[in-house]
Amino acid sequence: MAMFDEVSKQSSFHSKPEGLCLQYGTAGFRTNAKLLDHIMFRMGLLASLRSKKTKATIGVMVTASHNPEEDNGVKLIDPMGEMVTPMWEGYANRVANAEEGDLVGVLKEVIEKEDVNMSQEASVFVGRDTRSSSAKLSQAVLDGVSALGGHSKDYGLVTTPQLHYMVRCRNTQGRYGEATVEGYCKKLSEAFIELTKNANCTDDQKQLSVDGANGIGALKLHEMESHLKKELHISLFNDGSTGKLNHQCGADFVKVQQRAPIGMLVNPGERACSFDGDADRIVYYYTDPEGNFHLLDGDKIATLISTYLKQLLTQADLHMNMGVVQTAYANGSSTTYLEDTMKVEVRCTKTGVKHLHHAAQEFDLGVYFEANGHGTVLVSQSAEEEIQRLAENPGAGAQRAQAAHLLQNTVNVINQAVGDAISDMLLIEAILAIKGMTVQQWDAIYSDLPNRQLKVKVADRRVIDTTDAERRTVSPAGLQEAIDALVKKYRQARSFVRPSGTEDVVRVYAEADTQENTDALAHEVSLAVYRLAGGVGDEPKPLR
Ligand code: 16G
Ligand code: MG
Repeated sequence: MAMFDEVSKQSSFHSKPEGLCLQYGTAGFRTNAKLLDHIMFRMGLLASLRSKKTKATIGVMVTASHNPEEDNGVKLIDPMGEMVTPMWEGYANRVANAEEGDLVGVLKEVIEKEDVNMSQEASVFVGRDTRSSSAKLSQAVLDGVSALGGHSKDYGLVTTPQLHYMVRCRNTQGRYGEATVEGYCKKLSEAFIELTKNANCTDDQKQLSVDGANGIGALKLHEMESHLKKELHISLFNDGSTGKLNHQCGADFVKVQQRAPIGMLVNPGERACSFDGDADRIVYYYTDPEGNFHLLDGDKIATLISTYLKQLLTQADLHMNMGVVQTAYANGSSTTYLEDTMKVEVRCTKTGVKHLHHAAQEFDLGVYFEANGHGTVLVSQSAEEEIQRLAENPGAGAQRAQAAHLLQNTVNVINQAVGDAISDMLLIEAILAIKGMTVQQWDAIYSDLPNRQLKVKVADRRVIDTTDAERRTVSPAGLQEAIDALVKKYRQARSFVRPSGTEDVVRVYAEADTQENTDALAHEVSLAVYRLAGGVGDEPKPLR
């Protein structure tokens, strides 16, 4: 078939280094940008097939999120803006790693196995972040799409969640919104302005400092600003004009280091937030007058949002099931607060957005956040319709109508396709404005337990197998028993270990009543991993 001759011919311009083997990880392929040209081309091919199979538009995003500038990566976006299915992740691995001469054969296998109708048209949306390697790599994706005769639309520079949004808009025939950056800005900003119009905030309360991680989020926030009509006063730092992407800044840096990014001037007590390199994560923070740093991570965000939603549901007298989805990394205090005080159903899933997203779909209102700041709210179609009916019901009464109106605009400010720093920021700012709440009051809802994350190098991290949403290990033998015994030594303690899905390390998490105990526990668990799971290099050293 001529089509496959074209694939072979084009593929020779994007040839795979022989023997190189890369895996579609938690968030797609991610490694040094120099190794990725063939992967990009091939993901263009695969996206075409996925599009033919689903008869819908598929997205391909070129980014390595919070990784250093030298890296890059790619992930596929399914029709409703969600992550591609595990089955297709498997195909991605096979297509990515086929040696040059086997590529067409592997494609044909996928086509046969999935019964792909090759005469069906393919449509692929492509976007990229600001890395210097991204332009060339996204061209390789476009080449892959066209090699299989697919149509593509190149969105150029967009945040990861913006591309997810575009895909969802297209595949809902515009019901979700208009598939342009302009349309995105309009939908979110109009909802934000509606939400906050009765809040009567002072100029001081409207002030927010944003760390753009020197990435795409900074650029796109700048575009959003004019739409916000000064209802939010943004001071943008690390906007990419001088600093290096993700270098000592961005949400991941702030969360892991528990300190403010460089290049940011914030007065004590003032609200600030950081995006990550592709703007799908956000964390908030402030410093107190004594100079202590206070982080408000994904758990605090989930609590703020779910508390607000629950109150609105009560005011609207709507009976919907709402749940919060977290991972094992969620601070124990947040889970206790949500379950015991807020009486909200909490679920725990494995790390990785696709797992949380999936679990959140089971609720009418599903709030999901990873502690690292990735998250959003999912609203079921029936819930959305019910809210709309109430908002349009003249006999509903003033209080219920007002709550329904707020709920409607809340839904519109949210990017339901995936966690979105800009959208989350607008929602958080709106909630704080509506409640007249300061960042300190938000922080005081509950107190985080001291926690620590460490990494351990082992010969092969796959020897660690976990269960119970990664909260317990089943192998190697004896490791869980060792962790249990260590945890028993401390009060309010909890610890778990899991192999990273993005780095060649085992991650250790610990929390306990004091920072000192937490650090001791984290160290002791690291030693257990090192001894029982084939540690390499020097033995982990105590933190103090
Ligand atoms: C990826 C995931 C993120 C997860 C992180 C864990 C997506 C879009 N991103 O960045 O959700 O928290 O990996 O990394 O799924 P780790 O496996 O190295 O701890
Ligand atoms: Mg990211």
